[in-house]
Amino acid sequence: MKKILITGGAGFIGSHVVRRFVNNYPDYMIVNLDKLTYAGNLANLTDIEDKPNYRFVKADITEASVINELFNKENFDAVIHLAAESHVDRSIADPTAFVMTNVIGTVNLLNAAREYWKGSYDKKRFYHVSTDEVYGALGETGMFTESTSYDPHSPYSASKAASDHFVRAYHDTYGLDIVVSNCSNNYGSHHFPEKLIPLAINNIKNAQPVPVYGKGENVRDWLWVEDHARAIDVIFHQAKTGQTYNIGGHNEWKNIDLIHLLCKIMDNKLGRTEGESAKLITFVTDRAGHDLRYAIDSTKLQNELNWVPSLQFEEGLEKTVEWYLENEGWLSDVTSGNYQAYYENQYEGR
Ligand code: NAD
Ligand code: TDX
Repeated sequence: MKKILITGGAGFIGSHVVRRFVNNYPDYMIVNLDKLTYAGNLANLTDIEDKPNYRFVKADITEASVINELFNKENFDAVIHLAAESHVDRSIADPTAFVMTNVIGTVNLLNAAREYWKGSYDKKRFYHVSTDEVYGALGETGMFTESTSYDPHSPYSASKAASDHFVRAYHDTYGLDIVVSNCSNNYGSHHFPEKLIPLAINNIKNAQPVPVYGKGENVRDWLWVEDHARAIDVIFHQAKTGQTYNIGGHNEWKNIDLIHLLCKIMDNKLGRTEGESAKLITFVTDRAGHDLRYAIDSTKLQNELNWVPSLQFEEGLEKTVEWYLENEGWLSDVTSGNYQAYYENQYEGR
C-alpha cells in the first residue's frame, strides 16, 4: 500500500487530483492535508469523503512542527504538493501571505521529507505542482518550454518560482527524488469564483457587470482541470527523477474573446436573447504588471509520456457552465461564506 500526502486537496485542482487518485488507486491511502483557507472547501470532495482509502487532515504547511509531527507519524511514500495561495490579484494586495505559504510552506515540506525519508530517498517521491507564470510574459509569438528562463512578474509568480527553485535544489543538494510540472490556466468545476471564468459565470447568471481588465487583450492558454489531474497522475507515476514537464492545452484565448464565447453559451443556457449577456461586459482598470500572453509547449509531455488534452475548449466551457448552473448551492455557499461556517464547526480543534 502506498501512502500519499496530497496538500491543498480541498482547493480547485487539488480536489480533482484527490478524487482521481482515490477512485483510480484503491490500494493507495490518500491523505489530504489542507488549511481550509477561503479557497479550501470540503464540499468539493463529498463524493469521496467516506471512501476507506481517503483521510483529511486540517493543517497549515507554514507550521513546521505540525508538518514534522505528521511525517514522523505517517511514513508517507510520496507527496503531491498543491497547497498554495493561488490568486494573482490577492498577491498584489498582500505578498507576504504568498511568501509564507508558497515559499516557507514548501520548504517546510521539503525539510520534513529530507529528514524523515533519510536512507530511502530512492523509494520516495516529492511532486511539486507549479505554474507557467514563473516564465513571465510572452509577446505575440513563441511558447514556454521547459528550458525557458524564469522571469516572474507578480508576487504570486515570484513565490512559485522560488518554491520551484527550492524543490530542484533539494534534488541537486540532498538527492531527494523530485518532479515539477508547470501548467497553464485551468478551468472546470469547483473553481473559486474570484478567478476569471467562474467569476464571469456567476456575474452573468446574476446579471451583474463582468469586469474585464484593460482592453481584454491578454492571452491565456486554458486547460480542462481533469486533463491537468490526468497529467499529474502520468508524471507522478512515470517521470524520471529530477524532471520538469510543461502542461498546457494548446488553447490560447484573448480574455475578451473568451468572455464573448461565455456570454453566448450563457445566453443559450439561460434562455436569453443572443447578445444580452454581452451587454454586462465592463472594461475596468488593468491589473498591475499584467502579463500579456502565456502559451505552453507541452511537446515533451506528449512525446515522452504520451499525454494529450482530451477536451475541446468550447465543449469544456459548456460543461463548466452547466456544472455551475446545476450546483447553485455550491456557488451560493461560496459567495455567501456559508461553506466556511460549515467546516469551522466540523474541524475546529482537529
Ligand atoms: P486553490 O486556491 O483553489 O486551492 C489552494 C488550496 O491550498 C486550498 O484548498 C487552500 O485551503 C490550501 N492552502 C492554502 N494555504 C495553505 C496552507 N498554508 N497550508 C495548507 N493548505 C493551504 O488553488 P488551485 O487553483 O487549485 O491551485 C493549486 C496549485 O496548482 C497551486 O500550487 C497553484 O499554484 C497551481 N496551479 C494553478 C493553476 C490554475 O489555473 N488554477 C495553474 C497552474 C498551477
Ligand atoms: O475579473 C477579472 N477580469 C479579468 O480580466 C479577473 C479575475 C481576471 N481577469 C484577467 C486577468 C488574466 O489575464 O483574466 C485572466 C485570467 O485571470 P485569473 O483567472 O485571475 O488567472 P491568472 O491570473 O491568469 O492566473 C491563473 O492561472 C495560472 C491562476 O489563478 C494561477 O493560480 C495559475 O498559476
